[in-house]
Amino acid sequence: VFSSVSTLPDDPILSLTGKFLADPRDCKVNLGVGMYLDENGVTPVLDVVREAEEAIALSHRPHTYIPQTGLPLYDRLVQELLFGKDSEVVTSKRACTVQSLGGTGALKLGCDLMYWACGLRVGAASVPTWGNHNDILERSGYTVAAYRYYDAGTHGLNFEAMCEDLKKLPAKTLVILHACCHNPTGYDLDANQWSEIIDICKHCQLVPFLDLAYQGFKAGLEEDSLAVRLFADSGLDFLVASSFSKSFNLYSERIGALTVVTHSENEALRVASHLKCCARANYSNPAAFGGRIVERVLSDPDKFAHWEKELAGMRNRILAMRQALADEMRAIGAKRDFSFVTEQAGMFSFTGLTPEQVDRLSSEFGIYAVRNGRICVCGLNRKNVAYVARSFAAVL
Ligand code: PLP
Ligand code: TYF
Repeated sequence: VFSSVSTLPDDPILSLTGKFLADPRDCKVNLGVGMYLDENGVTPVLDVVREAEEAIALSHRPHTYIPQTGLPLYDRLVQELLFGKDSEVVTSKRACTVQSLGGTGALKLGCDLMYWACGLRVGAASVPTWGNHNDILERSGYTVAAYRYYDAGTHGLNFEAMCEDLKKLPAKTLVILHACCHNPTGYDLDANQWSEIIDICKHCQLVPFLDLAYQGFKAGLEEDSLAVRLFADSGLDFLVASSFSKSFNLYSERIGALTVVTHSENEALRVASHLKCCARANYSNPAAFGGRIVERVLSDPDKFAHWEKELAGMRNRILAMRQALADEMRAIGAKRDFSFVTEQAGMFSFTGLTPEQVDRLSSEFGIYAVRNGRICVCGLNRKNVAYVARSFAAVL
């Protein structure tokens, strides 16, 4: 039965880590996978996470199944984080939230829900986008469409092209939108542009699916939920895939959420019954540990404040590294002005390096980046940023 099975290529991002680890050079730098690293090149365990881990371990709770939709308190706290504690969406109960296996699991649940419960058959993502968006849509049975987003020539958003392409999509297309910290380009929409997108979604009957994997990495928790809150105010039905992989450094715990915003509590309850089915047929019910950690922090004002401080620390270090890279490039008189790096948000920067230049970076300098020119800025630190800048300048 397996004799005709072909070998598929590795994931272009995840496979970089293996190549980086196998490189014996001391000067090597990993600018590949989107994971936060501190000044010492390690992914720290946040104080709030360590405290929660210890408390949970000491509670010696039995390992029973949790509900198919996840921990109920966790689900409510996710909604409060997305929309605000006193927001109409939360108090009216017209949204339902399901704990998911990371943001990826939330995207998959959302695609399954809209396919099976609402009959959607076309899905669209930006060009470029996080590759998994297209893979998840395709594997969930959708015909995959695309909308333009980035203009390589001007190093920025091509908002006109984006609107033009969205308007051409058939009604009931599931449109994946990066809510903040666009992966891979780092360019986001402003409030006015989001309002225009909302108008297009209404007019063309598109179904928005906001992917919020980096809340807190652009400007702050509230600021980064701008798009989510504008959609909440718009009266549109929409979905949000959110994740604590990045904001809590809980990558391996697979902790995220799918939130579906409907028109009424009654609708939300019906949607939730379908989500239970989607969960059951895939993995039955989610794992508890990550949810318990997040629940403990979000439900306690002091712990929440401490988390926000730790998150700001990560965000500010990334901002400082963006500035340092641009400064180093200028200082060595590199051919290309790298100040655009400071205008992009989140973990990533789209450098404009070509696949050939990226290959030279790894072979000659031990610097690993995605071949589309994306770097994870978190891989930079005070010790390696000058070396990275010199290497960039050399391949340019
Ligand atoms: N969406 C985007 C745009 C991402 O970049 C990522 C992770 O890199 C995710 C979703 C999902 O992350 P996770 O499943 O680890 O929470
Ligand atoms: O760096 C990126 O864009 C992601 C990171 O299960 C990632 O691909 C890695 C593993 C995973 C989800 C996201």
